[in-house]
Amino acid sequence: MSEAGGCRGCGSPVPQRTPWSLVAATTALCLVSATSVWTAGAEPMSREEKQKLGNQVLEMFDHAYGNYMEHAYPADELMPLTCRGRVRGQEPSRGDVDDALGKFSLTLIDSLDTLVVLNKTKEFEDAVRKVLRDVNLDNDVVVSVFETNIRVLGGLLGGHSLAIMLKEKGEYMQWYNDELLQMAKQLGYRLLPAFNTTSGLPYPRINLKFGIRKPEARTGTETDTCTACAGTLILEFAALSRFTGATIFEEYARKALDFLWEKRQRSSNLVGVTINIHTGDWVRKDSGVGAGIDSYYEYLLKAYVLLGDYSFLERFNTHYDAIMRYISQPPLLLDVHIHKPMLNARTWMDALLAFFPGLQVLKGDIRPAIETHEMLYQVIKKHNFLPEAFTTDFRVHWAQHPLRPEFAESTYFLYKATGDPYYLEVGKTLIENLNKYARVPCGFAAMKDVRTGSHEDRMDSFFLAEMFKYLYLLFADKEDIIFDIEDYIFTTEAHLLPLWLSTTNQNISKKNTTSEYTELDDSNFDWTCPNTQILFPNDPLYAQSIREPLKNVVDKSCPRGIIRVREESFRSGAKPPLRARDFMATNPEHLEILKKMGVSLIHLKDGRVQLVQHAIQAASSIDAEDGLRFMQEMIELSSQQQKEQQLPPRAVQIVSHPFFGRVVLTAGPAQFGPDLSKHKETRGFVASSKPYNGCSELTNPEAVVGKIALIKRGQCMFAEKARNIQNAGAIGGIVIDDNEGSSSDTAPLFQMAGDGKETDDIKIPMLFLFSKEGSIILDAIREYEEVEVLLSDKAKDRDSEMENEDQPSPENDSQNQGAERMTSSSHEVDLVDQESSEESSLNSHPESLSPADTDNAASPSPSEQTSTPTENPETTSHDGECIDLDNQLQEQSDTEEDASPNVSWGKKGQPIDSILADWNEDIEAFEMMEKDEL
Ligand code: DMJ
Repeated sequence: MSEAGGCRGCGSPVPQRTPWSLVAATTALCLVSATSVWTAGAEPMSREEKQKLGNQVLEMFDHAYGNYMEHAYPADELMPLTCRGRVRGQEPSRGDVDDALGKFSLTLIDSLDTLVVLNKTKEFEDAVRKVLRDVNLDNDVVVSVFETNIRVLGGLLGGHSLAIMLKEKGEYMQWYNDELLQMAKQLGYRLLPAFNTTSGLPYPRINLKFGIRKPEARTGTETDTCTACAGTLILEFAALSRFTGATIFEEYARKALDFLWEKRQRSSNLVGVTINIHTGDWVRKDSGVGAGIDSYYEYLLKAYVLLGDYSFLERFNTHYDAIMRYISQPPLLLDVHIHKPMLNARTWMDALLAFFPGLQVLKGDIRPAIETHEMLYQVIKKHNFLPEAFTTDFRVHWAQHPLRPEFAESTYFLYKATGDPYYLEVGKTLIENLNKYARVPCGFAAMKDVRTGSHEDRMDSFFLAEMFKYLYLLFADKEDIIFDIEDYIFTTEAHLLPLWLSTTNQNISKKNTTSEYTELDDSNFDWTCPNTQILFPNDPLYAQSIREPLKNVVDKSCPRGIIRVREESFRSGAKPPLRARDFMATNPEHLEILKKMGVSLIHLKDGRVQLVQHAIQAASSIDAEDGLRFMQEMIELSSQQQKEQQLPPRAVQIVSHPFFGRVVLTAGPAQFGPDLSKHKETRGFVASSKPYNGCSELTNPEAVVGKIALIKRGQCMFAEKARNIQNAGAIGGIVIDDNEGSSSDTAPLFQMAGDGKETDDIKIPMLFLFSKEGSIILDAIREYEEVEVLLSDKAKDRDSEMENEDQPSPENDSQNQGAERMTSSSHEVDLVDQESSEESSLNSHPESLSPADTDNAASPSPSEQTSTPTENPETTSHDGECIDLDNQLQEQSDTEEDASPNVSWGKKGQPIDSILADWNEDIEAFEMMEKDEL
């Protein structure tokens, strides 16, 4: 291929086993060259418009970084709602998420190279001085090895890379003498004790001061780590080795990668999500490209680009083949089991996989990248952000969104590969949504719940390290950046490492590299880097033509069958296997099928029914596999229906000055009073009730009349409080938790139950706030006296609509339509209800109550928890058409007790053959997965 309009060095087909230095340089070049190919398609964006958007990104960065520096630094992160720093140990623990915080000014270090990319060289110089002056690594704090590597080591190395680039240019950083690199080296040595395992896989956590072994370390007892945690070190560790000449870092990272490669499941070539660091056994055998594995794949390909070592490319290509064979179900990417890769392990996708289209661009596989990216974009258009997890029919599964950058990253790479201005429009939408929904007076706040628009007091450092970098670069022309971005590779945290490292100290560290896979089929090496002349042969509409068939993939989607059915099931004449949704315990044919699948129905004394599968009793291995799938579906159904019984969280939005609707607090609903989702939002000024617990007639009715009363939790039932404030003339109530320090960041929300009596007399809406969210309102009253809030199911737009609550927003319009539909068609009622409540993150566990508390946090009774699969109104027929199951449902509901299986597994004391043992492990992994947090 010639240089014009294509990628230099990437002939057609790509030169096999090209010298690494050439590939390292050309892979990056491939990403830019396509831009010139574009001649038509979506409306091109003018240079002025691009500059305007670029400037907007700069302004947003200033808002985030400025507030961090002003209100949080030297703390690790900014808490943008309470406008202060998050210091580990001073805030309630959020569990594993806090392991990124090492008291090392994380956000500052993670932002270093962003400052240079955004042309803020002076600020960069100041920031480097601050890091060198203030940051201490000798902290008695247990941190995640993975996070510390990608954010801190990567941040220091990215900062060093650009510092030496600037120094060489001769204007800035003239005083710099590799100080960041020295700090990176110190940190590297602090992380090394984590590798003291027989496998060479690192412990997941380390004490920065005491390492692993010392008694003071408070860590070192872990047995498992995630694949990405052990497999995302090579770029930073190799760069550290090559910059410093200290080979040990690259050696350790290579050894961990070698071990993971050895342990891949040999028949599927997939890896699981978690692995035992001592035995090398897979602990979780599900496999995808999102949480827990993502950057392992990313680092194999990028290690090849940076280090030019073919073994990494061979491994990547082998895994990539497996991913495309099993996990890729375009446009979806669905987790499967490593031993049974035709069996889906989940019915939902997590947000982290949004990086994958970007990696596919680097690999040169543009078509699936465009497809998946388009699907993700449509999910975003539906919810404003990508929820942490969403189902195969694009409903919210986990509703948070911590301002993750992966989708912006893929958008940037796709734009570089295609030059299609469509991707600039996508970037513009991302900017608009961030400003509209996440921007708060003191930074940008993570979304607690994309459905309600409520916030979390959290702005993760990756937001500055990655989001602004990718957004800025998306709109930037070459001359907008003071160095050549193509000379660098992005780490998983978007830190920049120079490609020239590939020729520096290159003789080190290959001791453990295996060579056994050099005989792989050469087809693995096709499309090593994007060949744009072939991808877009005289067809600038190429990308658009791939997107076009997918343009309604999210909106028009029917609730889908949840587990992929083996292809053999569709062979002509064969009956499709029984789906859990279709199962009727009174249908003799179904019972016969159960029997064939080795599933038996046990009637328990209390009237419930248990399903147990013995694979060995199945008629054939295919029937046994169908049985396993059926049982998994049943588990999913019952957990889904348990969720459906809960009310979704609500929002308290502060609408008065200076908040103007920008701060949205996540609130627990009440099982009594008007339903806020049905158009009953209530807006009013707040006033504290007297007595504050609201447990008796109010002594200050004049203060609360026509207002939203604030009441403290405790000492009487929620319903009683509601009646007392209602009698005093309040138009709504907010119960604030009496448990000091409680927060929805750390405690599961719950719904306020009634008092066991009739509650129809309660006509005002009531919401619950944990103490931290409540104190944001109380502090606002102290500061501004008049505080107005909106109680609703979903935050309203923060613009002019705040001034006029009577104007329905487009969203409310659609809700109205939904409400109308609810009266006109029972079939759609279920759908609407399902959408609004199904994936509620609400928890109704009684533990959320203090024992002495007399308020009633609703908790379903055991019988309520045993849900039936009969409530699902729709399923998908095998040809993809939505079919109405109302008739079947009617029939089923007559036999409710039979149709309420309490799924259980024949684990204990039952004779199980090796297949079943294997499957049980899969099932356990599946169950663990369900409990899993990202
Ligand atoms: C970042 O810290 C990195 O991109 C990491 O690989 C996983 N995701 C977070 C941001 O979402």
